[in-house]
Amino acid sequence: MKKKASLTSKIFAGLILGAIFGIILSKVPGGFIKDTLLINGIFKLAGRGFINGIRMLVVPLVFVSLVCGSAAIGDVKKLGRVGVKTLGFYMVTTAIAITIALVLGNVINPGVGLDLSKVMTSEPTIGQASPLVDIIIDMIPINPIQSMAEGSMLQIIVFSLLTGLSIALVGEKAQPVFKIFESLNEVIMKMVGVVMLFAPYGVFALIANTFATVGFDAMWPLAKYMIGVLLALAIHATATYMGILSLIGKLNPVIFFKKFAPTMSVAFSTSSSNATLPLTIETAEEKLGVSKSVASFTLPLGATINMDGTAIMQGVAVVFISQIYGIELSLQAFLTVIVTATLASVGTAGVPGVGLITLSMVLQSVGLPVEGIALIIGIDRLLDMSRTVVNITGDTVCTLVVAKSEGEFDESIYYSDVKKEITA
Ligand code: DAS
Repeated sequence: MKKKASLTSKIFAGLILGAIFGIILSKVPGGFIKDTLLINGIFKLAGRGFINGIRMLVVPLVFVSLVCGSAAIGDVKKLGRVGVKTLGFYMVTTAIAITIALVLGNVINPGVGLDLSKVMTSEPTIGQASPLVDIIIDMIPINPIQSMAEGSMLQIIVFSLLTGLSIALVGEKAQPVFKIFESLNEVIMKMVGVVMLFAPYGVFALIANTFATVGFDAMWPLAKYMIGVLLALAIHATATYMGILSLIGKLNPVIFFKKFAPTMSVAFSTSSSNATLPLTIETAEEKLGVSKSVASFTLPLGATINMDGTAIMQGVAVVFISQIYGIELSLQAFLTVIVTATLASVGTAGVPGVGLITLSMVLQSVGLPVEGIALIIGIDRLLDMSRTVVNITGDTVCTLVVAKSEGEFDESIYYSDVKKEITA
């Protein structure tokens, strides 16, 4: 836990020092030091280097983790009803989450008032609105390797899902292949961790560069972006989850949040669904009354394929980045974002910063400049902590409702004394 905290505190230090340094620099007249040595030198090297490091991982991360995620889903047929119900709940709540984010983003308009179109180095490749049929046909890759080389994310997602499901359908004979993907997934997650080690330096450079070139103008839009994400997370965690618990689960939602609060605090401090998973499972069984057989299937699956909090960040981020570059997104583009972000969350395992990596994929899917991440990367860690809480809460709410509908739920445990501590 100490190591994680030190990386988080280093990232926050990079954010604060970068903002201070950048604001001071914005008051300094241009010249060799400011423009050549710093902005086009050190900041560009550290900032763009870090963003490229994140973008480098997108294709391997999405491919490998989606194959693993969909192979696990493929096992669902063995669990029949429980698996299909759980999957359905996870996909629906993620789609609701990102819809809340897109609507709220268009109400708050976080990026309006900040115009970065003049500093955009690459022309956005906003696809011309093509008929829905063509979009669906285009999602099927003619050459999957070419799709990976070109970063055609929707095609990569389709190919990965098909690969994983086929592994599950083949069964025993495909186990050697599945084992290779599982170990590759571990390697990719470690690569995410290695790249994130450079986050404090990348964040310092990117925030310093932003404030040095854009000055205070960036402060309010960034604050609006943060408020938009946190508000959407709060709305989803209360309205959606409390609604599901009380209306569908016929359970008292207040008791749920009282009992789940300690687990939420662990998710907040670790920024990792995976790291919190053992406690999430124990809480679901010991405090909320979910049977072991359901909890031990639906919660690990949820930690991998269900990331409502991450989808919310991605929804607001898409609106923010399209606005700061003055790019109008069509309804079709928003629908593409909902599909991509929902599918993208299927494979991404719950480790710190993974949402930022798949965000670059979502941006690519609608042709938005990925460099827009440079603006939000600095504050992402705080949002990562918050959205991880929503990720695991969504997993547990869905698990509760599915367990109850299957008679795999002990109501007396759920309503037992809320002060009961988890056995050590
Ligand atoms: N930190 C991820 C998780 O553990 C979420 C994210 O990166 O968006 O769920």
